[in-house]
Amino acid sequence: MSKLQEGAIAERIAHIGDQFAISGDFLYGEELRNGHINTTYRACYRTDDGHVDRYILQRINDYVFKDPAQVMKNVEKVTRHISWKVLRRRKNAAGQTLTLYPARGGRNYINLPEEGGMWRCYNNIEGTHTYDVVENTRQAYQAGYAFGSFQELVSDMNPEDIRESIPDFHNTPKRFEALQKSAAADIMHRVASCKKELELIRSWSPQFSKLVDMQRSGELPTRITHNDTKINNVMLDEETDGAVCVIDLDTVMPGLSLYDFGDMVRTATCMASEDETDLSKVHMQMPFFESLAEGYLDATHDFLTPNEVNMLAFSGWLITTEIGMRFLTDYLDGDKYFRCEYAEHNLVRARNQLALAESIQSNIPRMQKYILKLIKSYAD
Ligand code: GN1
Ligand code: MG
Repeated sequence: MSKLQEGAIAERIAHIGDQFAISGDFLYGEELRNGHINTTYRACYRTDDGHVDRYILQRINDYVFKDPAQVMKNVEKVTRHISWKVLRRRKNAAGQTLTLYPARGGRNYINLPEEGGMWRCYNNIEGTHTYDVVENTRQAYQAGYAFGSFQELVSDMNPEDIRESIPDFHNTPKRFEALQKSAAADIMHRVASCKKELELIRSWSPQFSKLVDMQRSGELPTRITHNDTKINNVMLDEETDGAVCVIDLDTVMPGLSLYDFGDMVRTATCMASEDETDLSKVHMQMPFFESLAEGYLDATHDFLTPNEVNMLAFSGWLITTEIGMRFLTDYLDGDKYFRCEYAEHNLVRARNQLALAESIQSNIPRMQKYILKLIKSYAD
């Protein structure tokens, strides 16, 4: 990450920052590249009393989020609700929630056509950092605890207040349909390079509707969920690695708690990144899963239903397969959705996720056994 003090990008960052209710002299900006979707900069300012204040400037990707203003309404409601709850509990709210800064015109966002669309500004949460891949079991525990606590914090919001920012976001059978359609169209002539992957996914497809079927029949409750619970969406204390705050609230909407837990299994139990090409390094590790499950259940065992608990292990396999399908679909469509660094990037990611899904699948009985042991320990 380089500090940009001058040049076109620095000017651009200073110009965007100048739209928001923040003060001080612009020192430098830097691009944060750990998301696949939005464009994110950190901007640093020298205040009159000599401090350095840092802010996050972010452009909402309007190819992915068709109605960015609606996304912002959701984010405003969620951040306000969390602040209210955290303040009521007399904890330090500032460190635990994202704060939006007003823009020119009085809204919490601004449309800048010359800068590609809708921008917003958050506080930079100081004294924290994120990990793109999990390194130890403490981080896995903290991620589970942080996203579990988030589910609890938003559990009393009115689901009708929150709109779906991306319809059918975690509807695995629909994601499979989309993949089949892209494979049939084959507009980039890429199907020949991923025949094996398509075959594997098709052989798994009878399992894809399990969770949405249980939701439809009322066996699983619809809750407000985060929907993007990657390990790098939790800010951990720089010194202690304790969880401070979860970020990336654009996909907070009504959903299933299981897709949140599943996405943590995907990203907090494997020490290889989504970009790893050496598939022998891509496997889930039971000690990470055990810590993750402990953290998550420490925060949620009071309110999860027995059906939710029963499907926790399965959910890790399901969402890993779903994300693998989404990368493969985007590869077949010509890389329009996920930011890619090279031509076969999406194919590499898809292969990586399918390898991880296979590894998770072979561990499901052990995972299940551990969850039941944990649940029993809360009852004792
Ligand atoms: C995207 O925001 P970011 O880049 O962390 C995607 C997630 C995927 C993830 C895969 C809105 O997340 O659903 O799980 O990539 N977000 C959206 O790494 O599609
Ligand atoms: Mg995201």
